Amino acid sequence: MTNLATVAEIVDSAARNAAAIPQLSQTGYDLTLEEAYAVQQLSVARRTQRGERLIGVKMGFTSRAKMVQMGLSEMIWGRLTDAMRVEDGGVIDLKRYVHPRVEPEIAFLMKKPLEGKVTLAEALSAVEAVAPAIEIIDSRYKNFKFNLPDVVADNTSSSSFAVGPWISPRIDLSNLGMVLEFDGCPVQIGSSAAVLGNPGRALAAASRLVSEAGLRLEPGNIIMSGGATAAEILKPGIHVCATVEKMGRVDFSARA
Ligand code: OOG
Ligand code: MG
Repeated sequence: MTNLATVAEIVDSAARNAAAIPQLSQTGYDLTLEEAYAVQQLSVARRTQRGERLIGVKMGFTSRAKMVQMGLSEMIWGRLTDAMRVEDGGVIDLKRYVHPRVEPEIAFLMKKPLEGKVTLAEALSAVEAVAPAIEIIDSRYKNFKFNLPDVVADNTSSSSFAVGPWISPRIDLSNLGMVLEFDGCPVQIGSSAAVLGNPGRALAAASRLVSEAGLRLEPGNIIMSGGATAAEILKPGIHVCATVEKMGRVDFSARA
């Protein structure tokens, strides 16, 4: 039987030291999806034991663009801690990452708890605010390659995220233009429609999926709804900005 705590230590150390590791599935750890979520929970528990605080949930593979880029087609979720947050307008040091990529997303701030199977309307009625966001994903696996249990165990590649100004959620989220720019040049262009026809559906999916793990979305939690476009490789010295139509923008820079 696989010792899940040992696997959790492997992925946690890789993230902590920004050191690439071989895929678990290629090193004798053939995890089921359920075991992979248990590893994720154990590895994030190591972070909370070091003083980090859980502040939300991220969804993955909620758009075709992301599924096609990574070759996987099942929605997944990961855990966000306060230490992963990058200030809007902030500067990050790429030395802390293995091979980071960025993707434009829409973030939700919860007003009320949300759990179990909910409709789009029920999910949206639990929201305090929405914001443009950028996720920095950084798979700890060599060459950014993994199968579904690998990526789930690695906290779904979650590494950092930046959130722009929160605005009222009373806007139609179903078709907002989204642009990701590097040094002012568009590198990805898409629409919020790419995320399940409405990113609110990713929030509903988050509610359903986390309840399978006995959790619920809590007031004050931040929920990342998933990349609307393929991710772009982050390079030293660039300025990254994501703009969402009617919502605003969020940006940060990578130190040269
Ligand atoms: C897995 C995480 C996927 C998204 O927004 O779809 C994700 C990965 O692509 O490495 O964060
Ligand atoms: Mg993402």
